[in-house]
Parts: sequence; structure tokens; C-alpha cells
Amino acid sequence: MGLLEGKTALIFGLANKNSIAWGVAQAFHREGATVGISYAGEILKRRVEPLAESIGCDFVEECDVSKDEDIEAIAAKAAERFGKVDIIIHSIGFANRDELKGPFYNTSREGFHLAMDISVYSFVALARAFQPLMNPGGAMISMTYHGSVKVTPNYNVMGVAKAALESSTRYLAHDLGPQGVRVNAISAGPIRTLAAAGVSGFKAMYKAFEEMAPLHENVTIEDVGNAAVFLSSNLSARTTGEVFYVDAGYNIMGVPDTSKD
Ligand code: NAD
Ligand code: 0WE
Repeated sequence: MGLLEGKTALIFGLANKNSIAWGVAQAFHREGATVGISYAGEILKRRVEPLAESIGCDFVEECDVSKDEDIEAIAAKAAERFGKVDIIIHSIGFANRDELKGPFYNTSREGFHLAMDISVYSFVALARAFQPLMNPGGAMISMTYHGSVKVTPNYNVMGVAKAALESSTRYLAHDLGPQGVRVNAISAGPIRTLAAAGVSGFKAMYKAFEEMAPLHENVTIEDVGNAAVFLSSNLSARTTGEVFYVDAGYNIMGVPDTSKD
């Protein structure tokens, strides 16, 4: 029997087959969950619908998380279709491309607000909208990156946003704990997704990551999907407010190992 049998999951942030959200959707389907999918805008529909169909998902809804009315509408649709929901996955992050290069002090006020709105506030807003629909024993998960706690050149305002996202995860865990809903974050190592495409220096970072990480392997969307299964299932029943690293151990290292050079 699957680990998520009888559970309903809503996954936000599917763009294409490389998305972390797709790794999560496939793992959830494998474990017997009923999956609903949400995507950002009309142009993604063509990509997302065949993927959804391939895992037997027929709840595929557009939701631009910068719009309160979109969030309210999808919560109402989910209530109508499923009644209650067990799992919410937030796999959304965005900053203007020009904020992800050069010195952090060049971050514009507008760029700062946008990154915080899409990458952080949206998780808070989803928690509020779905809280009345969550079954006890349910789980919410956000996706973060180690640039929140250690400087990653060019990650800039996204690092600050991820710090706020991880903190929001803890505050939401406190809020929702009494109703039996757990809230955690997964901190993944670098993965070649749409959000990583065109990031200058990503290829070099990817290689350096593999060299430095104790397991000497890069992280896949399947790895993140499996961690999300654990954090959504009753196997992690007493874990909440945590940042769970899926990074081949990269974050434990202080300096690169040059002892064999
Ligand atoms: P992705 O581009 O596949 O996913 C990002 C998603 O955010 C896209 O589906 C995009 O449509 C969505 N999005 C952007 N603006 C939105 C809006 N206004 N409303 C709704 N959705 C919106 O890339 P990904 O790497 O799978 O990113 C998913 C999450 O994982 C992000 O939070 C990202 O920061 C995080 N993350 C990524 C990596 C990595 O190296 N790829 C590592 C750690 C964490
Ligand atoms: O969270 C992320 C992706 C963040 C991201 C990426 C983009 C590129 C395209 C947010 N917004 C945008 N906007 C765009 O227009 N990661 C963890 C992947 C990532 O992105 C980086 C990284 C890493 C790692 C950017 C700079 C440096 C390192």
C-alpha cells in the first residue's frame, strides 16, 4: 500500500517536466495520492495538461499567486471538488532576472517587493486560504535553497526571500500545529530547472556542488519528490517547522576537501 493512500494533495508551481513540482507530483501519484495541480498562467497550460493527464490528474487549475482573487478561487474549487485537502506543496519562486546578478546592494525596491511577494507571501496566503480545508494529519511544504543562510553569489534577493520563507514556515507551523497540520521546508541542492536556466555561472556551480558534497552527486527532482512523500506522510508525524536538506550533504561542509589533491 502506498504511503499517501487516501490523501489529496494540491501542488503549486508546475511549469514543465523538469520542475521540482513534477518530481513531487510523480512521487505522490506513485504513493497513491489524489493529485491536483496548479500553474501560473495561460502559456503554461499546454505543457502542464499532458503531464497532469499522465498521472490521472483532472484537477488542473491556473492560479497566479500574486492575485488574491486567484488564490480564493482555487481554494473554492478545491473545496467543491475534494471537500477536504491533506497536502499543499508550494514550489514557486521568482525574482526579476536582472536582480540575480551583480552586487546585492543594487536590488531595487520594486524588485525586492516582487521577489518577496511571489516567493514568500504567496505561501502565507495559501496557508490562510487552505487552512479551513485541511484535514488533521495534513502537511504543507515549501521549497527553499541554502542561499538563505550562506551567501551564494548572484542569488541576491532570492537568498533574502528564502530566509523569509523559512521563517514563515516556522511561524505557520506554530499557527497550524494545534489543528494537526505540519509545515516544513525542503532545501534542495541546485537542479537544472526552468528557474535555473540562464542563471549565469549555474553550470560551474553545479559542478562545484558535486565535488564538495559528501555524496558527490547532484540532486534530482525524484530525490525531492521522495523527501516530500516522507514530509507529507504519517512517517514524519512529529516533525514540523523544519528545514529538511536534500543536498547530498553539501551544507555540512565548511571548506572543500583538498586533502587528496
Ligand atoms: P520551475 O521554474 O520549474 O518552478 C518555479 C515555478 O514558479 C514555475 O512553475 C512558475 O510558473 C512558478 N511561478 C512563478 N511566478 C508565479 C506566480 N505569480 N504564480 C504562480 N506560480 C508562479 O523551477 P523549480 O526549480 O522547480 O522551482 C521550484 C521551487 O524550488 C522554487 O521555490 C525554487 O526557488 C526552489 N528551489 C529550486 C532549486 C533549483 O536549483 N532548481 C533549488 C532549491 C530550491
Ligand atoms: O531558487 C532558485 C531559482 C530562483 C529564480 C531563478 C530565476 C531565473 C529566471 C528566481 N527567479 C528567476 N527569474 C528569472 O527570470 N534556485 C535555487 C536556482 C538558482 O538560481 C540562482 C542560483 C541558483 C542555485 C541564481 C543565481 C545564483 C544561484
